[in-house]
Amino acid sequence: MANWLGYQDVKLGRQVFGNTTPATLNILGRLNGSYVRLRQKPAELDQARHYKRLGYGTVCVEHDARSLKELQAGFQSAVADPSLSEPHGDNLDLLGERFPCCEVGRRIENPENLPGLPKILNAKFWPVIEGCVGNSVRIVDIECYRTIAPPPKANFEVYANWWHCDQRRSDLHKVFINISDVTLDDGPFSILSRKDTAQALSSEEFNGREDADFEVQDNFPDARWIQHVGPVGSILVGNTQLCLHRAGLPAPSRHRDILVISVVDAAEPSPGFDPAMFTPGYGQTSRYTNPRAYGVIQ
Ligand SMILES: O=C(O)CCC(=O)C(=O)O
Ligand SMILES: [Fe+2]
Repeated sequence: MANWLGYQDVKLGRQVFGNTTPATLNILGRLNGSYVRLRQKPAELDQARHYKRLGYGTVCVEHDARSLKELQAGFQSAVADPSLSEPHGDNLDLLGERFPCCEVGRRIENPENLPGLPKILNAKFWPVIEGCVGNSVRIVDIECYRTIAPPPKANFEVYANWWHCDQRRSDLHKVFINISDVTLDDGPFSILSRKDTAQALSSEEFNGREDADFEVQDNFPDARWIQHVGPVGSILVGNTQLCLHRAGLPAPSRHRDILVISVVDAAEPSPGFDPAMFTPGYGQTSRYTNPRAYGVIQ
């Protein structure tokens, strides 16, 4: 029964909102977003208008170079230390079975402890993010991981590298910060605009995440989308509920390091970097526990 309801919820979300996030989570997100903007009456910057229309935007923050180096060095040592990091990826069991000596990624276990991070997420950082999103936000979760070139013969999803929406509340946004220099060869994050997401879902046989390994330029040559290439510190903000997106696959022997800050629209903004404000695992608990149980429509 719960699965049937969940399935109908996702189906309705797809029909009404043009994404694969459940209708209830689209509605809850919209309600909170409208409440926050009603309370705050923020000035509509051009950038926020673009973000609202496209569902993503890039921003520029002048990071403190020393803190960025500190963060990178902390990440490098944590990624090499099995007591501070663990394997990252989807289908890790399958991967272990078929390619026992291959690691496709590593995830830092307590990214909030990374040195340099509080100085990166500082008082200069938040106004830029909020200017892009269009209202104030509260930080809910931090993830930090490395994605590595998978074995060429892996014909299944190894880590969020097939097009999908995250299926959480639609007032959640993700701030992606490259912490290695990312070129097209390093498997950049990619995101499709809101409109093209709806278009892809209505015009294409999109049978859910398990079946979404398509190339935008082949299937939707006119679509607006972006790949998050750029040097260490480059930032892309995206609504991963409203927009199809995916992790890119690095070319053989290459990798990409990324920091992902999840934020939610909030009338009472976070006072900055305060780990007490986090809700670790928010990504998992803020959505149905097992969206894959809904069957083909995700
Ligand atoms: O690793 C990435 O580039 C994207 C992962 C993803 O799908 C997400 O954070 O929602
Ligand atoms: Fe995702």
